[in-house]
Amino acid sequence: MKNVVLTYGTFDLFHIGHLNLLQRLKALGDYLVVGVSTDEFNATKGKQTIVPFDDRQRIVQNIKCVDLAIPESHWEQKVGDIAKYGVSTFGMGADWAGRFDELKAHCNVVYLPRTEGISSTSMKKLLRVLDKEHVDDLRQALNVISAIIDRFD
Ligand code: C2G
Repeated sequence: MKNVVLTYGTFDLFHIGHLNLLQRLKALGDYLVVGVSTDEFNATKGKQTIVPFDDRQRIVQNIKCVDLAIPESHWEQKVGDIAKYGVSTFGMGADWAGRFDELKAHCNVVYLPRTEGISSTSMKKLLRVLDKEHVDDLRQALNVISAIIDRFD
């Protein structure tokens, strides 16, 4: 009998934290199903991604430890997915600790440690700083500084 593990996420700007979690979850079973949040669903979470859903799903589907990537389009689909795929273990990162305990009625529920120091949110903040407007500001500041330095010559 296949030992099926299930998880969900946005997986925007796929990074080592996502990979660590997926590999740890796969190690708990022999078949890993990953629900990837659609752009519409993320909008209801107040989340906007850099990478659109189709690309995020294809990236996750092609991660070696992932067996099946499915769309996640609403919060309530988990119980149905657990039955549909015959899930024995549901898992999330520790930032969701306790939030899906109601699923313990249907399968094992685990929360795994997050990978510290990396997040899509912090990468997005950095990308925002590097947008054109900020670069123009930086360039102006540089011009002012070099003008001042020139006066010392
Ligand atoms: N994660 C991690 N370490 C990080 C960043 C993320 O272990 N440094 C884990 C999160 O805990 C989560 C998974 O990677 O279990 C995906 O994270 P997100 O893409 O941020 O997912 P989220 O938007 O929280 O969506 O129905 C549940 C939601 O779909 C979860």
